[in-house]
Amino acid sequence: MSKRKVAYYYDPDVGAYSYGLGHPMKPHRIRITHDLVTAYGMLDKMHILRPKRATPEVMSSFHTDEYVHFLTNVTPETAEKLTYSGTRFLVGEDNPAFDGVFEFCSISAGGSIGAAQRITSGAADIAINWAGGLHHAKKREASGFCYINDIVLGILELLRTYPRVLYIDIDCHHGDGVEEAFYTTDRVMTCSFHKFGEYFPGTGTQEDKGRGKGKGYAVNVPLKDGITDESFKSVFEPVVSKILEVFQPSAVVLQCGADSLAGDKLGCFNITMHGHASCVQFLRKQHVPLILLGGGGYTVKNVARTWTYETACALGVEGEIDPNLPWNEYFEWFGPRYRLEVPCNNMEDLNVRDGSLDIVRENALEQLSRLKG
Ligand code: V1P
Ligand code: CA
Ligand code: ZN
Repeated sequence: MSKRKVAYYYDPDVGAYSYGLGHPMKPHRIRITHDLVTAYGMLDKMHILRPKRATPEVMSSFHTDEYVHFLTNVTPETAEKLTYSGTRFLVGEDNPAFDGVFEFCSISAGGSIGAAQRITSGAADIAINWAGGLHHAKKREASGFCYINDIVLGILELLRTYPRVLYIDIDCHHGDGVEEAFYTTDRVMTCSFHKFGEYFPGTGTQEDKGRGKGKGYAVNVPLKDGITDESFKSVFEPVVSKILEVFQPSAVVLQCGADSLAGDKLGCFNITMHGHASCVQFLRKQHVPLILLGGGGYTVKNVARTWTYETACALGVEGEIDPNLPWNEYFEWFGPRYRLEVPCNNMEDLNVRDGSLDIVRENALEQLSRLKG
């Protein structure tokens, strides 16, 4: 397999932001990932770039001026007043007004916008931003740990050059914010694989297919608990292959949310590190410019393992990687086995028990076949 020019966006400050004690989202996981990527000697094999921080003006290409202005101002002390007692902009416990929230967003969004520019300029074939992938953020409101939708901003940047962009989302949650942003256009196809049924955010049925010009261009793959590598591959590969055939995207954005891994604190799937990374490998071999973004992932050591391995897949060096972890700053976190692996467990795959996986796959393929011609 031929080499790809890879750009890797990382800001050394990102790991210091905290959503607060007891909150499952840990920006520190980006730093642990970076330490592991460094320990594996991958930094010399790609362009390491510190993202330019996204400005309020850039964020307003998707979000409202009023919401962005709010984010630039809000502090833990002023949150109560500025959210009108938690009724606007930040609703509920999911999106606290933590210290430095705007800077955190500007790093995350700056990385995804930079990644898009690096792709359109031709300087990279694959661009990575593990601090991005915050797919729930809405035009005028934060949602599900996401404040600024770096993905929408990155896709808008790609659309300045390319006619068509494909967005694929393997986070365990529905990519609702990205779907909503592009629901009425045929220039962006969104495809989310997610747990559906008594699960946040509650959207993403196969009835939701897009509207107007965008009809048919939103693809949803709702899944049940316990999906394995084999089951996931049996729906991911045919659906994505069909999309590539009928949509012919100029670029692909893959949200690599790691809460779809086995043993995740908030997730309910049974996918291994290798199963998750096979989505990256599958897209890399299509020879279409590719952006890899982070997203969810709440069992921190497994997030770091998987995004490290996926960085190796982007470089095409996964075959040379030592399954025994090299010494690194956070080595003790990876005990007792100290290996680059996320194994599966013995939970039942509810997608095969009742044949629902076959139905979901057929529905998605049928929707896509209508687009042709
Ligand atoms: O379930 C909810 C809300 C709270 N109810 C009113 C509904 N929120 C979830 C949010 C999950 C966000 C996932 C983000 C991503 O897709 C992308 C980064 O991965 C939630 C959960 C849960 N178990 O689903 N919030 C929390 N847990 C939570 C726990 C402790 C403190 C704060 C939030
Ligand atoms: Ca998803
Ligand atoms: Zn998620």
